[in-house]
Amino acid sequence: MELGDRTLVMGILNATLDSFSDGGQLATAEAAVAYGLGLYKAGADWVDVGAESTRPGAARVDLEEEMRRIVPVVEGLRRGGAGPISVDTTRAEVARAALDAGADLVNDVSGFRFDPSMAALVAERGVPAVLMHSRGRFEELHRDPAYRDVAREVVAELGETVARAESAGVPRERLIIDPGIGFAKDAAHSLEALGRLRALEALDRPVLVGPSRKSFIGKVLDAPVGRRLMGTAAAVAAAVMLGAHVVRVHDVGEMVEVVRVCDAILEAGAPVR
Ligand code: PMM
Repeated sequence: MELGDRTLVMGILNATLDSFSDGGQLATAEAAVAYGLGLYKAGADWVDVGAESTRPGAARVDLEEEMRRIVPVVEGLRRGGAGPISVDTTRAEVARAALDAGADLVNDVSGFRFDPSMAALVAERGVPAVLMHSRGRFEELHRDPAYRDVAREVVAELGETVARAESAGVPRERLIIDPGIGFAKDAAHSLEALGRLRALEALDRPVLVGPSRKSFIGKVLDAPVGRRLMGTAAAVAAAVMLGAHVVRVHDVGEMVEVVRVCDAILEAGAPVR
């Protein structure tokens, strides 16, 4: 995967029973595989397979259950000729099983905080990883902590996360950073973290942003999850114009169009050399 030439679209495949936005329609592995292959057809550059919902109030899925949901989906996607696959997990054992089943990279919403073995696994396998900003333990991911300056604090904390990963043996070049829209942030924090996305340039790593259907959009529009498509389009457009390299979205076909137009505008406005 080339990062930087054009914005990549990561499609979301939640093989969960209670994900906030697809309502558990993907409860069987076959349904999840078919859905995931459809995301590549719709233009996804990469599909993110997760089985533990991180929506507000969600309970932890136990380790065996998380593996039981993820592994057959990754295997099925591979057999079906899928492109790049990431595994959205905070547990090294689940990541290991998914990498063995054919996943290409790890997406960890805890930035390697929840499982001390995750960094070593990523180092040992030589795979890339997405390190997302969050605070607190699993049950606290959606608490609204206090920030004095959300953009600066996210940059500082992600900087520490990157440094910890490097000292565990993961080369910096393999890391992608993510401000964690909606995680340990209220709507105002999420809007500011997105609006000041350029602050992340200080860390000199590719940036992934996941605004899709999230509650900050619901707050601005006073709209339930099912009516956040245009709000998501606006947030994706803003992220691309402010320097995102990858956007993580549910509505792949629609957001591929948004991203293409933003990329064309960026290209047309690029400084003349
Ligand atoms: N958001 C969710 C889950 N995983 N991973 C990354 N890197 N960034 C995100 O913003 C992110 C994530 C929660 O949304 P979902 O339940 O719709 O997947």
